[in-house]
Amino acid sequence: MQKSYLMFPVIFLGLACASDESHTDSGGESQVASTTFASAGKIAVLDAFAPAPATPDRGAVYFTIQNSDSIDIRIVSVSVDLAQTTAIHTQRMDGDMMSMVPMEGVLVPAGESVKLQPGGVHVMLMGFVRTYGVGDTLGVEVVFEDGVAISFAVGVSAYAEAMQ
Ligand SMILES: [Cu+2]
Repeated sequence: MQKSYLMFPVIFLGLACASDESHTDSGGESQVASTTFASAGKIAVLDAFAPAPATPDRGAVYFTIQNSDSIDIRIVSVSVDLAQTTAIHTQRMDGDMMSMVPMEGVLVPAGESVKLQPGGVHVMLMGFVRTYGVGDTLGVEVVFEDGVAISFAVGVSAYAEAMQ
């Protein structure tokens, strides 16, 4: 697919300016209609996906948080029912080396969306309650600084497919 040719510049641009990322500009052809997974007030979780783990004890979950409110919000933690531990990471290129960097939280500015995606910010799952794969469902809870939590379920998809 020629889509994957376009992915890399987009991903790294997203890293450099995560908060600019999500203007719903209609220009991008890769913009597909969003699916809402859950919402609370003016906060919505869109387009969640979870690739089947490529290693025995590491996985990831991705989603977009849309903040239609007039105040900034911050994700402080994310828990996943089949993960023993989770962390919010971002990825950075140091020369040729890709490294993962823990984040304290994820700011979602008023009126904007932040997209967690392969190559950028992600929820890392470390250690599993049980192994899971395609066909399983993960229960995810996103907790915000003000104490609001949004829960949703996401079906596990094939690794290669999810990472496109
Ligand atoms: Cu990570």
